[in-house]
Amino acid sequence: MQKIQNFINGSLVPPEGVAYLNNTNPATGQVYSLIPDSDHRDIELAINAADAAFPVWANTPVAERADILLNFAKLILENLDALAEAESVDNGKPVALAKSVDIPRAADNFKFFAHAIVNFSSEAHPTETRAINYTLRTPLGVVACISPWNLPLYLFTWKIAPALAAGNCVVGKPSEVTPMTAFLLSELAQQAGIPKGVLNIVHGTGPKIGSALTCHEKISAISFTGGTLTGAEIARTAAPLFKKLSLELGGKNPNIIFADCNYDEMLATTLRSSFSNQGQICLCGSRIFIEKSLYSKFKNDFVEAANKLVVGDPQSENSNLGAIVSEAHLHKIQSYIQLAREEGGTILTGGNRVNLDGQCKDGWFMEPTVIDGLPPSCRTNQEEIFGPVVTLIPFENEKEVLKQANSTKYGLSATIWTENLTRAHRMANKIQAGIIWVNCWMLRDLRTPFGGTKSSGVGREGGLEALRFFTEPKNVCVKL
Ligand code: TXE
Repeated sequence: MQKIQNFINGSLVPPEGVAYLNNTNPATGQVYSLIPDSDHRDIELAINAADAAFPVWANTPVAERADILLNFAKLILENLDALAEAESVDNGKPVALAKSVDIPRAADNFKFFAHAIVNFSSEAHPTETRAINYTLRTPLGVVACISPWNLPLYLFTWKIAPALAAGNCVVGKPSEVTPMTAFLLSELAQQAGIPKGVLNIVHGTGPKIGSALTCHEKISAISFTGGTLTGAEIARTAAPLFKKLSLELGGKNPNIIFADCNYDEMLATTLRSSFSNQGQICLCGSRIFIEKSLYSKFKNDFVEAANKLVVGDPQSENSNLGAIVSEAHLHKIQSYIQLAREEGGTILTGGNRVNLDGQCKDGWFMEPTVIDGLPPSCRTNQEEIFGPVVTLIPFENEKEVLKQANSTKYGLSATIWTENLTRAHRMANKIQAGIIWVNCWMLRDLRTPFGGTKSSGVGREGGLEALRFFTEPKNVCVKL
């Protein structure tokens, strides 16, 4: 069986403890590879390698660093099909989604930050005629990039690309649930020409190596995407150690539909924003608010469209939804559907596990599920489910829907559907979220600030925000 290896100091190496965890294909329920169950010794080796590499990497001309990032992008695109298949097997997502979204975006992340860093500049503040201040931005040192399982290579590279571009050395920890494409990336790293120790990838569990990383004295910043509870734990560890923190956490995003919207476009996009990647995207709109006059039409059409979605083998190009990432996560989703029933909700469609034939007979599949009849304040409408489950909630007017949209502890993203742009701007201003989409969803420009408010996180990723996060500003004041 294939054994994934750590990537430390430019070499693929087994974990010091020679212990491995099972890595399961969620579509078959079968173990198909082994992942290092690394411990603090592997973290120590990786951090020391990164620390030793830092002085040279930090002083490597920006154009050279950018060239290496471009090599990564090129290699990812050259291996697009193999990486997409690996992502699909590891995560359960439809291979077509991995081919069209995950892997191209991983290449784009490297390309974007290669170009961004050569255009990056810092400020100057002339103080009348008395002095000139200028800001130096220097890399931080060794940084930790901890990523989740839902968009494995996409989110891992979204962190490591700006960190490396800015001149930091990285210890990356991909999710133990989906380690494969980060491992394949470490093989590509050798071809991309990245110097030894600049990028290290250590595999293993959060409690063992994630926490060893976040409390390590040589780690100066932590960029994390994952669950809100894990984010809180990392913040508790890192805050007294004064490490820089960027936390991208969960969401319970409102999708607000006014009767005057472009109906067909809204319906097609709402289907995607509800069920893409089996609803396991932090940006999915899981609470769908519909203006009362449109409610019954929308409900009928949406349920009909959801019923047509094919839940199937992720390797098949015909599948719209693949497998849920793990058995534990499937159980979590099922428990929320049970909760919705207990809270008095009506399951309009779905609600059940899907049993497929053939090689997927033991896989973890779930029907796209649409629920209505629940108040915005109930747990089903307040807590992140992170699966193919949405609720429909009617609303009377703008004021009411604003209050309901803002009523959860989360504040990641929101979508507004209306042809009335004055209203769209007004709502965009008042919704508590870091990202607002008007008449679209997941339309991404990598220059824009990305992240959430409230329990959805701290800090922003993307564009200049990421480069600022991964550098330390220093003001120099020169008297004239
Ligand atoms: O994520 P975890 P989980 C949400 C979603 C999901 C819930 C929990 O609701 O059901 O979070 O998912 C590492 N110190 N999202 O448990 O544990 C871990 O190894 C340092 C939303 O799978 O947060 C992995 O690499 N690191 C989300 C990463 O953190 C630790 C995407 C994320 O795992 C650690 C995924 C620790 N103490 C889940 N404990 C999004 N925002 O998109 C774990 N890790």
